[in-house]
Amino acid sequence: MRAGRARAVFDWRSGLGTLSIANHRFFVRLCVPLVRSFPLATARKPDQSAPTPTTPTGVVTDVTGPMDARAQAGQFLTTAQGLRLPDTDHSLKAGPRGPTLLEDFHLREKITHFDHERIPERVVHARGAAAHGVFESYGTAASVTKAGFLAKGVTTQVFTRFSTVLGSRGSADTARDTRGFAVKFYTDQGTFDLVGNNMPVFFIQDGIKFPDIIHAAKPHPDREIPQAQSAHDTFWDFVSLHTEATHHVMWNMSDRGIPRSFRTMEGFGVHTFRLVNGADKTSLVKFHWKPVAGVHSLVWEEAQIAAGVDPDFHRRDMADGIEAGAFLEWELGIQVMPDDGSDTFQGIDLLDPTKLVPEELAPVQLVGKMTLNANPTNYFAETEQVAFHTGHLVPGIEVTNDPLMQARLFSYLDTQLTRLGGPNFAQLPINRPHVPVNDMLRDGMHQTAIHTGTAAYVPNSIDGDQPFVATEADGGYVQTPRLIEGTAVRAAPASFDDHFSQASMFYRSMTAVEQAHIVEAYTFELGKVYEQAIKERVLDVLADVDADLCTQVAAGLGLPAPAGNPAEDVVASPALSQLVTTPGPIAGRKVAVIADAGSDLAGIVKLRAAVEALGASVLVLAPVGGVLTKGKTTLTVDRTNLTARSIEFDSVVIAGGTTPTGDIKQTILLQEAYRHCKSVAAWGDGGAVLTGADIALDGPGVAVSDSVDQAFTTTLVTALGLHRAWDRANLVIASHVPPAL
Ligand code: HDE
Repeated sequence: MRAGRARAVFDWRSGLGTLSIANHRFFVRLCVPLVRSFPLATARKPDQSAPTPTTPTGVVTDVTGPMDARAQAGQFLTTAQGLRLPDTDHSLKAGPRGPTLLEDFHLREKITHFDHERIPERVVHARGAAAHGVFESYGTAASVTKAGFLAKGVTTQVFTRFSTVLGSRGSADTARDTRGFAVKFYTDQGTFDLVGNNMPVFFIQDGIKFPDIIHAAKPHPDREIPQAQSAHDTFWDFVSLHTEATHHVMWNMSDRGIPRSFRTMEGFGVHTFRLVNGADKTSLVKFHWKPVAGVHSLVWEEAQIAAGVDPDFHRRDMADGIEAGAFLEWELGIQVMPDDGSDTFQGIDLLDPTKLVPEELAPVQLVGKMTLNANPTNYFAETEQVAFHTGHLVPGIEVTNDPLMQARLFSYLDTQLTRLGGPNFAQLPINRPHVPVNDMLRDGMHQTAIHTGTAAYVPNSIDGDQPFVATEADGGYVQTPRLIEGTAVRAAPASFDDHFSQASMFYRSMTAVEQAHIVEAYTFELGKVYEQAIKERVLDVLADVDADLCTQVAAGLGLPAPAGNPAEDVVASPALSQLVTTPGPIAGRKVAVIADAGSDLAGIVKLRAAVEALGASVLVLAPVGGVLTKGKTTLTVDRTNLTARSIEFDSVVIAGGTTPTGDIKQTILLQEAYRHCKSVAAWGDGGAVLTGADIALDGPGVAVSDSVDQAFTTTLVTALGLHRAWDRANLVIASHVPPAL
């Protein structure tokens, strides 16, 4: 409450009220006439059953009842035992100036609980954000899987958590890193988790190497630096020695390592899965999530600025987008390969998670659509406590012998025992399946179920022999029989020895701009490495990937480029490039309009209407806060020069009539937007503000117009849909090149 404002809350039954003035609260016994003078809302009868919580979009995310999981039933503040409390601002003391009394059970309960509010953060993927949504199946996968949620027209509730891998829970969203993309489908046959990443390949081929790659990539154990970064000695030491990481590292160094938004990331199941249809026919499948908004990234300088200016860049973008009704959407797709017993496809080992199957060889067939449309009600209860597990499977979806996948099947259950404090984490509201559960698992820490009966075993003859085991016809999960034989060895197949050919394919499938970003990323990261021998060893690896890439990185490091033996016969996969040549949707994008009291406000209103009709938003940026008024038009100022930074906007427009201020912060904002290849525009005499920031009005991706007419808004929307003016890139591409002045 703001100082100086008064607020009264009254209990109609006890006649007790609290009166708060300027942050001081007084208890008063109120007489009936005074009650009558209270506004109706403050004097209403307390409603003991709290309303069912809904998200801003109206989706019910929790259930209430006599045992309300939200611990927020009733209107009165109580202890954990339900005892109503008259005061939570003062501890019980021996006189107002005396020591605190041990008998103050409320103080002790409040502080004790606070002391234990934290649970261990995830050992990887600690930093994350999530949303609720729905998955709607097209039915196109029904021929390859009997999974009920993939049958035609079936809708399934989902909860999806995005994450970075390396950083701690409070680290920045925009670090260069792989992103987790974990989806929990609450299906009618039990929960299915698709625990994937935004990159289709992984650093290691065998799960036994996971602690090594993670220890190498996490901060150095002596000083615990650097946080959430791969630009340090131990990471590059490991990946240059353990060269099966080369392909994944190449993805990390590409634009995929710095996504623009969660909504513009692709997702991948990474491993090959085995799908089984109703006739028991199996197929090998790779899962893909295709973002409806297209695949787009930040540029490196932007990611670095965002890490400081707005560490919550991605989670804010998702939460704001959902609140504004610009929901996040992906189509689920599958690549289907024959299950002929070889576990290979066109020479690609499908059990090797460092390899992808080019879409040109096995097209991605779309099988459904996920829409994330509701923000969590409570971060801890939902986003922090959600427990994904690669072993949460449903009939029709099975695993393969991929040795990375096999280790994951152990790890995800195991990790929850520490993180969520025991074996009953599936009873937490966010983890509860949306189907009846009768698991015969008993007792344990944090048991919240009250089991009835006496027979805690199967079979039994006492409790009616229930629960029964289910046959396949009853929906039982019956694994497809598969032959497993072999000699116990610690070894990998010979096909796992190819560590470079797909890294070469990836690099050569990129456009010139994307390749330049990769060169810049390697040069930056290795530039942060202290040990000369590590840099040289990485160059040796790059020499086996692509001579041109190696030469450019070596030049940036001031080192000689070694000769290698890169594969020459790789076939490029254009589907790997994320550069678009036709404009995509612009929902969720942000346009800044720089204005002041003298600007053409009617023009801004017109522009806003055009942009907002497509799900994007316009924010007014003025020298100072408040409201701009001209004639009958008024506009609220959303940002000032002090609170705005270029990274928030996908486009910056100068309104006609705006007076150049010469404010260095505005100049920096415009030059950053220009340097990051964002669309920049002006109408009327607003162009003077651009030229004042040394941006030529006839430069690439700069739009000027006399007024906000149809052609101007169309140009702007098209530019947003193309994401960046890449034809400007050669002027501004490397961060060590100053902006074109
Ligand atoms: Fe994970 N991983 N992982 N991982 N992973 C975890 O599980 C692990 C791997 C992925 O939002 C942990 O609950 C091992 C590949 C995501 O809650 C842990 C191996 C892929 C998330 C764990 C892998 C992933 C995790 C940490 C090698 C992409 C975040 C906390 C065998 C296909 C899920 C937790 C969320 C989280 C172990 C490899 C994706 C420790 C041992 C490959 C998206 O169990």
